[in-house]
Amino acid sequence: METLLNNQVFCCFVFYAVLLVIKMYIISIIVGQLRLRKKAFANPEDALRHGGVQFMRQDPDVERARRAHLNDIENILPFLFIGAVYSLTGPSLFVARIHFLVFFLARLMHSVAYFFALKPPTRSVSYSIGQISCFLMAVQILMMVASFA
Ligand code: GSH
Repeated sequence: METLLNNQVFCCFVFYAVLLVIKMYIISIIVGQLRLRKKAFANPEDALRHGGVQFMRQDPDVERARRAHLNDIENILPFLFIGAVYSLTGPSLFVARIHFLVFFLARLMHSVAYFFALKPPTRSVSYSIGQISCFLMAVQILMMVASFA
C-alpha cells in the first residue's frame, strides 16, 4: 500500500476516483430524499410506513435520479478498474491527470445534464467525452500488456 501511495499517478487517480464515488453517494441520497418528498416508494413496507400501500409507485423525478445513478454505476465502476491499472503502467503524471480530470468533469457534467434535463446533446456529449478518456486508457493498458497475452 505504501508503495502504491508513493506512486504520484496512482494518488492522482485515487483523488478523482474517491470524488466520483462521493458523487455517487450524493446521488443515492438524493434518490432517497426524492422518494420521501414525492412519496414514491419501491417497496410495500416503505410505502406503508409513509402513508399507505398506494405510495408504492413510480415518480418521474425519482426515476430520472435513478437513471443518473445507474448510468454512473455503468461508467464509474469500469473507470475504477481501468484508471487503477492505467496508473500502474507508468504514464506521465501530466497525461494521466488529463485523462482523470476529463473523465471526472465529464461525469459531473453528465449528472448535471441528467438532473436538470439540459438541452440535448449535452448529456450524450458528456457521456461520450468520459468514454473516450476511458477508452484511451484501456488502449494504453492493452498495448502495455499485449506482449504477455
Ligand atoms: N445504458 C445506457 C442507456 O440505456 O442509455 C447506455 C448508453 C448510455 O450510457 N448513454 C448515455 C446516457 O446518458 C448518453 S445518451 N444514457 C441514459 C441512461 O443511461 O439513462
